[in-house]
Amino acid sequence: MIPKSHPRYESLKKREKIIRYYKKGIVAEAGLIAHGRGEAFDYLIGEKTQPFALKAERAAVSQMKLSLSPVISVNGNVTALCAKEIVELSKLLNAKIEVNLFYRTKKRINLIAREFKKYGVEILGTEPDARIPGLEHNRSLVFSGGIYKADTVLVPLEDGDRTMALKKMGKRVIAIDLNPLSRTAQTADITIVDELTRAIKEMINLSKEIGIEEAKRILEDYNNKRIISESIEFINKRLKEMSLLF
Ligand code: PTJ
Repeated sequence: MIPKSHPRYESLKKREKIIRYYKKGIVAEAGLIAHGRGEAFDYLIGEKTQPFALKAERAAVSQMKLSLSPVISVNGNVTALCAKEIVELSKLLNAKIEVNLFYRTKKRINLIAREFKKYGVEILGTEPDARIPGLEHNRSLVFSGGIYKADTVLVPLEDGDRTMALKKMGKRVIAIDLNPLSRTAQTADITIVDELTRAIKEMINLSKEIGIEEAKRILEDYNNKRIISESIEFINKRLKEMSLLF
């Protein structure tokens, strides 16, 4: 039992959740490693939503509001950390939810689908009928009525080359990735360098605030290269400041 007064309470709760969902068979073994990598980067940005992330979250909500067929792609870690909030966001943004796994097994897909059903949502899951061209692995398996025809895809916790392949198909890709140096972060159209659960909560709030006209204005002013650069600068500056403390 972690006491609420622990300075890293939120982070430790998330870690416990990931382990619990790993034991349930929803999170992949490699998902534990991915989570640890995320924790390290979250430490570097101060475990808070920083201004560069908030700007990207505003742009992401705007992009999804202006899309005709937005899709939220979910994997094991996303299901473990925030299935309920993903359902809420999908309703606010009129987006479909589709399971897309790197370590794809029928068992994991079914467990994830069951988890979303708890929140009253049937997600696109078990029988994909299309493929993302140019991708060798399981992440290429998609639904013709979901990711395949989507104009915008939100990809939290991605593993790299799918972002590139989705962009080649002409889609807009929004990534949530704590590592601003990852291929996904650097390839996406909108890169949210923030912890997944904080990002989704913020996006839920923003979805209630941002209207269509404002969304157009936000996107006109948005520059993703600048956002990635701000996030790297932030980490750099923070490390420099901390090194001076000793
Ligand atoms: O459930 P599956 O089978 O699809 O497998 C999913 C994993 C996560 C194993 C797979 O996508 C993978 O291997 O991912 P990577 O390549 O380790 O990349 C995950 C990225 O997400 C890394 O850059 C991490 O820093 C980042 N990350 C991890 N946890 C979080 C995160 N970013 C935001 N919020 C987090 N909670």
